Amino acid sequence: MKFSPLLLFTALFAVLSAPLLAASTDSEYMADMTFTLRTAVAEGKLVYIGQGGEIDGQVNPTLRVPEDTLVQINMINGDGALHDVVAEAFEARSDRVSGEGSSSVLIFRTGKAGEFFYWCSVPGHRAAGMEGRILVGEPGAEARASIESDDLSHSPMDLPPAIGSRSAQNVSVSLKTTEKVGHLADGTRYKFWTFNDQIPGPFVRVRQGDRVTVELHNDKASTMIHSVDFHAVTGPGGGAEVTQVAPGKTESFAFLALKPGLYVYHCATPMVAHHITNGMYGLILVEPPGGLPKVDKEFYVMQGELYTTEPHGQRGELSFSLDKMLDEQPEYYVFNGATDALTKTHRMEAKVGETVRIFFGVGGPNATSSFHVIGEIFDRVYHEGSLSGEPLKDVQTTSVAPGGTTMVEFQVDYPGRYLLVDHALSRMERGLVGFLDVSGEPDHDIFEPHE
Ligand SMILES: [Cu+2]
Repeated sequence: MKFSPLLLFTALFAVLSAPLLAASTDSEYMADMTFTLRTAVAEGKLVYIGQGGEIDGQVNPTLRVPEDTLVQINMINGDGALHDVVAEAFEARSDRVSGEGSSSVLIFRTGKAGEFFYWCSVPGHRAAGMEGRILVGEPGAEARASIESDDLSHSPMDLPPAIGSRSAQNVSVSLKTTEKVGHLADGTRYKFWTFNDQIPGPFVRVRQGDRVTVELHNDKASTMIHSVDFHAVTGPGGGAEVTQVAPGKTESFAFLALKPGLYVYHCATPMVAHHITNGMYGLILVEPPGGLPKVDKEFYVMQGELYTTEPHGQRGELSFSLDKMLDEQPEYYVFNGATDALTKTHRMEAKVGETVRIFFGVGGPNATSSFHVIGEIFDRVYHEGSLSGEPLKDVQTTSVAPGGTTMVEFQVDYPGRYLLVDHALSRMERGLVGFLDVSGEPDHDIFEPHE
């Protein structure tokens, strides 16, 4: 079915000028596919929520449509603020409407297969979360692979068990440095450099007094020399001087874990900040004799920032900007290597009454984190990753330097979603947020919503 330009124009005019209900029942005009999006505030963001059909209940749903198809998007204003919906690739734009329950319509015809986007053009709203994808046609294997590229984010649940009460021993740590294109954000990829294909690298867990042998292998596909500097090491460069390793080669050294604490490790090959921003950091925990107090849940989270040539939000494979790094002007901030690592890819969960421990570190390379969990109070903060003294009690926000750590513990007392953030909250808009979902019965002595 083809529309003549005049007929199409007439139909569009009729639809855009008619109330929403009339539009969908207009007998002279019928879109091939219709979607309904309701605007809402969810999880601290502005979003569209799908209504009806396959997209029902989905946040910023992906709209899948065939090639050469007339598509209608109904937008219902669900939160009362001023909104619209635009699809620039199709030169289509709805009216802006405000007031809860008001509505607006967008109509366009798709062309060839590809990945496109819809968003709200009211200033700030796209950045605040109001955008989604329009997938036209059946993407081929190549396109699919480029859309769903490798996930390099390290699961916060992936860390070795507690050391417990064992005595000191010999321990081996094996690291492999790699350079891989991976997922950074929805529709956005970046060439990361990693330890063991993960960001952060593996969580290394040893005991004070252990003799640790580190073997560092640089993947033969690498284009750079890499190395490792453990902050838990006493010795030249924390190991970096003897581990500058060429592609395809292996270097190793041994060290005695002299001091307990939670320490950062990172690549220390010039330009060091470049290697760190690209993802080359991780944590090593040196437990004191007797181990750490028992908790129900442990999580491993690290913060980093990325300096891309392209502005935040641009799709495709992004490139590194030396100028932005030297100016310390990041485009992205990430927990565990991707903007959605701790909101979509991995689910951090606990039950009411459980104690939670977060091993938190900042790879950086430059930004200090004001680490905070929205809706919680840290019962204990082992400030700067120091495990030798008494922790601070009852803390809201704790400052963590680049190349520094903290260990926080708290009991979860009330069900709901708790957000891990850096309280420098502009960074949340650049990707820095994680969810901790707590399930269980609400105790209305602790918190009680009123009608
Ligand atoms: Cu490196």
